[in-house]
Amino acid sequence: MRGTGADLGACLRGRDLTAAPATLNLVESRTPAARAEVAALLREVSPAALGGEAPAHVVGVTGPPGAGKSTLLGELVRTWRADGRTVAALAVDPSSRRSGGALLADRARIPYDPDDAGVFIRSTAAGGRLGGLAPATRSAAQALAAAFDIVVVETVGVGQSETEIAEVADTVAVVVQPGSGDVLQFLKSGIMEIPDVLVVTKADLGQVAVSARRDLHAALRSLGARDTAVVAVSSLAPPQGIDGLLDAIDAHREASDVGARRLRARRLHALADFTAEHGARGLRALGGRRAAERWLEEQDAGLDVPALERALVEHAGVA
Ligand SMILES: Nc1nc2c(ncn2[C@@H]2O[C@H](COP(=O)(O)OP(=O)(O)OP(=O)(O)O)[C@@H](O)[C@H]2O)c(=O)[nH]1
Ligand SMILES: [Mg+2]
Repeated sequence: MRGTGADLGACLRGRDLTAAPATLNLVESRTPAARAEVAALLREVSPAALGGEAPAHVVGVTGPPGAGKSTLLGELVRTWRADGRTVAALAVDPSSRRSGGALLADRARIPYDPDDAGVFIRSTAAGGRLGGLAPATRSAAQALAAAFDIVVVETVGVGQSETEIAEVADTVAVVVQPGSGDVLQFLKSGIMEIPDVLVVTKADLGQVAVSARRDLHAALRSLGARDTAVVAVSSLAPPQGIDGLLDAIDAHREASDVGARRLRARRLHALADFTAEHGARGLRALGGRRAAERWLEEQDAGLDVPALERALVEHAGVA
């Protein structure tokens, strides 16, 4: 029956992109029955079922409000499509609230061609959490990575929020708008982890963008991260720097250990689901977050997310 988790997973494994909307509906529903279906879905798209890691490049795009993330994503989507790559874009919306299943506000605003069957775009409410991921986004990204060539996730935030997106993405691009010093300060003070790629938007503004890029370069050099790409782009017509950004994103993935990153993503996904279900009490039963992460690192690398979550429940004794 089409619509069950196992069936959707099988469709995605066959790279059937039309399964994307139903997949998002499933991972966003919070009923106990849906939880079991999501577990079945995740098993169907696990490395064991796929015979390896999911083929997509999972790209995170994050940065302060208004930095130009969605406009940039519109350009990235267009360029990926022109290159023949299929794209799923998941925007995590910190402001919208769900009401009867309908989004009241939608800050995704990613421009795209609605007649193009190779693009899927969905905005998910963060459920009152500022920055970071919506709970459904980890499952959505993992499932859609089996079917699409690119899965791109947009989150809003600065400072620590990029650590959560680094848990789901193979490559994280942090977007900075010229003239705003936050990211520079957070980088220098070590509050923020070094991103895989730094993007200065609104390059059409001229000198201020050039200075922003130079300052970020200097900060990265002083942190010993001289290999981190800093790319300046303009998303307004005529777009500039988009191809260079795509090259930097592709180069990062080429140079990185995707298998190790995905393994960590699955473990932290299981921990996030466990915490959503069992709360602070559950985490305490695991000896705290750090201890839980260390324990997960010792588990069999072949376990999928539902199996890891079951193992956590058993380990905590909270079932
Ligand atoms: N000059 C200039 N303005 C831009 C550029 N890209 C985006 N903008 C403008 O910046 C504003 C914010 O753009 P968005 O793409 O919505 O920014 P965002 O980071 O997705 O914003 P949130 O999702 O609300 O955090 C809009 O008014 C855009 O038109 C650019 O390359 N140059
Ligand atoms: Mg946006």
